[in-house]
Amino acid sequence: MMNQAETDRLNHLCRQFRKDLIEVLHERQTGHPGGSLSVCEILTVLLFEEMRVDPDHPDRVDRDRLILSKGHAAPMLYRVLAERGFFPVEELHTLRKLNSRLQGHPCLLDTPGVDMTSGPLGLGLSVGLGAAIGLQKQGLSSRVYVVLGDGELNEGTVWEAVMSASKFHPENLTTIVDYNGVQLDGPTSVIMPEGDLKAKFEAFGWQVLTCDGHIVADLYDSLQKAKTITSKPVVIIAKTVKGKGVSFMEGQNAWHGKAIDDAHYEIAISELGGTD
Ligand SMILES: Cc1ncc(C[n+]2csc(CCOP(=O)(O)OP(=O)(O)O)c2C)c(N)n1
Ligand SMILES: [Mg+2]
Repeated sequence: MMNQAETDRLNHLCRQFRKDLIEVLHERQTGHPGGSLSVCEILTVLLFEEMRVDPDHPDRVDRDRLILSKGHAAPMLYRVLAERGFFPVEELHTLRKLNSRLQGHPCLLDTPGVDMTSGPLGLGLSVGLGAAIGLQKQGLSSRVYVVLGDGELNEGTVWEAVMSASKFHPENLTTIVDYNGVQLDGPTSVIMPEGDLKAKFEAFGWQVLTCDGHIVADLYDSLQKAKTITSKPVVIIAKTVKGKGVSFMEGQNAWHGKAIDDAHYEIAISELGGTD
């Protein structure tokens, strides 16, 4: 269990990350606010509590791997990686600039802490499964964490990987779905209804855990429980809100990938507690 002091620390970090995200996306007039705000606690708990990483040696072979399969949430990944020490926080201002290490979607070759180039949806679980099997075969104790979007589950390739994982079920793979119910152009239930996701994963031989994806202690407990399940693959369906923390973005696909104008910027920043 995470103690209160640690819970407070992570919540404080998440507030800061949200504010900084809005600052940078407003400044750069680009990026994906909705899915970045949604995945904030998931990435923070992973990188600050759960994963074994070494920012001074980002490529060390015995590290845990993080695959942000919903690569459009890169700005939040960058913010969390920067705080964790992988590169300077000031570098975030170079987001999506020519020759920046911080492109619109994560790039394995450019950015320390990025373990898979992503952006085209539907690929992360296949890569994560292969990586987990490979690490296990090498006798390494590294874990692989794959973060998927719920709209991303529309991709058939995800379900090929779900099926393969249940055949190979490496014990070192944890999959998390950022289950915010919204994708690019509408609610997931309208664009391509996924029905009872828990039943679907179970039908493929997976174990399903559910949690509140904005409650850091809940996420942490689910991540611990996931590691105890070794007989089958496990997915954590983390209930989230797209645009979490900014009232006019919450649950709104319109803010999936829209530049933040000055008026909305002012409101967002004041809701998140003002500039520092
Ligand atoms: C193969 C592919 N098709 C379409 C897109 C365009 N696209 C980017 S994000 C997105 C919606 C993703 O929704 P979801 O997975 O629910 O992400 P989140 O709500 O967390 O932002 C789409 C369709 C893409 N990146 N890749
Ligand atoms: Mg979504």
